[in-house]
Amino acid sequence: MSKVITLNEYIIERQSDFPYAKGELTRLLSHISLAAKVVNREVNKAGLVDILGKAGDVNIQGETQQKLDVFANEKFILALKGSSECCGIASEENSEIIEFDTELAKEGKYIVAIDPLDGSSNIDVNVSVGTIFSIFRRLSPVGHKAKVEDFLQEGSRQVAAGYVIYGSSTMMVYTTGRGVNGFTLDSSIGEFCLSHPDIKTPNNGIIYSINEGNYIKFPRGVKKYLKYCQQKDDQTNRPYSSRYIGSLVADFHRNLLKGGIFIYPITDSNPDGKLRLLYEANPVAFIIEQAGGMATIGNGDRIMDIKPNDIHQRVPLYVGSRSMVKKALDFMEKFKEDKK
Ligand code: P6P
Repeated sequence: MSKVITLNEYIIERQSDFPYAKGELTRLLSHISLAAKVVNREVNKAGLVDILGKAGDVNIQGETQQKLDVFANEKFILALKGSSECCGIASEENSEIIEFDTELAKEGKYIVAIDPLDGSSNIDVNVSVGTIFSIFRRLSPVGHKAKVEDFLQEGSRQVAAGYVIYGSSTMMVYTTGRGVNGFTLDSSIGEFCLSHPDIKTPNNGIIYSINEGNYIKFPRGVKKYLKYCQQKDDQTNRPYSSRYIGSLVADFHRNLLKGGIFIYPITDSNPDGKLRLLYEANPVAFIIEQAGGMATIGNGDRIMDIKPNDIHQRVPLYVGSRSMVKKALDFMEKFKEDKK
């Protein structure tokens, strides 16, 4: 039986890959993985909520039961504040940045953008949900509180990004710009263990993921691309399969491993797109590019070249196998003049 490599062992072994290696990344990712284990335990109990008490109920210890995304947010904030490497957070759950004010945290050289529990509305129906995170070096001076400018950096400046998927198994997938690796939680030893080394996404695929309920609101190029996906053509393995879970981490993870394209375009109700740049689009864009794929806003502009103007900025997202994204871009280009 091959040696089990835990996440901490792997990070320490690869520490020399990390330009600022003084154990900083090790501590940061270790604290994130610790919080993920705590969240995993609660997510797995969610099915027992009628026994354990719904959000707002007071449990037998007199504690108010929290919604899981609030619970997850608190655990990741606590873990990152205690890491001594992170000076502040932008969280999907908080309208403003969180500037840590302890002397230890103000010495932190990094900031983290995080969606603590993405797709949390799916928990009640036992669908996979996830945590998505993105790590930057701060721009503001060490020893002071984080500034909002620390969070408004292009995605190409990420030093690490990853996600945790709480599904049939719990996995942590991350990159530091030296490839993508996946670690599966072995609950019997409480460790994330290397299970998917050096993930590369297939250059092509037969899966397309999009909420087709919004079809009438899509740009014409998207409509035309969907019809292309649905046409029969044996040479290009069409029609493709439509797979849409409605949880970004689950849809992205499947397509990363099997090949495919995920599209959340602009629609009439989401004229800038729905997904958030800082803690959804940028992290998955970093991962997919490191795995050999592509991530764009639908006009060829790279997700990771966008300069954010707001920590909760939304963007359209076309992400996945390079050939599929390029084909979708061809349709977007051909029909870009109108949206009808
Ligand atoms: P829709 C979940 O709410 C989420 O933010 C992503 O995880 C997911 O990809 C998307 O929204 C689903 O949105 O509009 O298709 O339900």
